[in-house]
Amino acid sequence: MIVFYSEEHRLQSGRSELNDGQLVPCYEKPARADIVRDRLDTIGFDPVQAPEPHGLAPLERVHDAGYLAFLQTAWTEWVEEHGDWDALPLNWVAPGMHRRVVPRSIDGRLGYYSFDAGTPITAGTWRAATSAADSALSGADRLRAGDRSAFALCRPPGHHAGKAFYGGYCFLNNAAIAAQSLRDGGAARVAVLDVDYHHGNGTQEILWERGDALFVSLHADPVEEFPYFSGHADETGAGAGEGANLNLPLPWGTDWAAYAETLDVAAGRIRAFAPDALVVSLGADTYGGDPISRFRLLSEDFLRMGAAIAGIGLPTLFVMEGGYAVDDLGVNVANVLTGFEDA
Ligand code: 6XA
Ligand code: ZN
Repeated sequence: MIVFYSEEHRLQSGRSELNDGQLVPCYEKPARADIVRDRLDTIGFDPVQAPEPHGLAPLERVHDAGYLAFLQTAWTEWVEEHGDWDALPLNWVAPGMHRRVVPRSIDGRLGYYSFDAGTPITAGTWRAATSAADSALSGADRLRAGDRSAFALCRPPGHHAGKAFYGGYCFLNNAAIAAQSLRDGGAARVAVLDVDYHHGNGTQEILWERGDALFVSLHADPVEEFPYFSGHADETGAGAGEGANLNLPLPWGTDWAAYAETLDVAAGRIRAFAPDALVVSLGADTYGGDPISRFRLLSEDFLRMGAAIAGIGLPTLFVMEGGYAVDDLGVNVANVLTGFEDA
């Protein structure tokens, strides 16, 4: 399977995020992509390929123009106001307040377009995020050309980013952008399977009213885990998308036995939808050793996960999402891909 990877991921290297009441070094850091690339190299994957630049048009198919404009200038505006330090929001809208007027000040707009204080905008955020989207789009191009699978080693990740909001380390929704590209390339229906530990609230929001795109997610139950306000089982879509959203929340402590049963449910729903292609939001933060997550998958379980995904029997684009146990991340991600290939 071909792997798309851009060196520009390095340009997103935040200094700190707000976590458990403290400013701590960012968990979402360049070493994550490096260790995955190195592992794939070690086990004999073909050399990674740089993605083709795809420009703004495929991003505008998914994200609001005003939001994309904000992302492109946010850093410059922030530095003019506050100096050369990571841009983090501090205020958000609450019930009874109003968001019909977009604030003029950069601090107001950071709050307007975000939902957490864990996602710093830096000098290189826009370039890194667009390079990740280009990797996802290049992977979609390979599926459009007939490949059985591809892997987009995206950094920063994407599944928390919505049409007009960022958060959870995500700015552009790489998986949704790829899914839309597959639709635009002739796929009548696409499915997105999200196996990251966290609910992909951005992907859900983007696809919410879409009957041509199924979103299925296994994730930690939002009653106890980030992003808290999205990911419940009764969120099933609306309008043309009613019934095309399946959330499968799982409790803290979930191990492979329980996870595998739920993955079977997910696979059954995807098969019944009969899509032409599958995009997998591949987070490996379901790993027992992950520093910010509370599932208990073992490294060998990721081989089984890859085989189960292969069993769905669709052309499949894997898109990198979370996973913060950096030392083991390369093995865990490579296990999913080899489990898929060897099935
Ligand atoms: C809160 C946790 C962010 C989770 C990011 C992630 N700071 N999402 O891995 O999939
Ligand atoms: Zn995650």
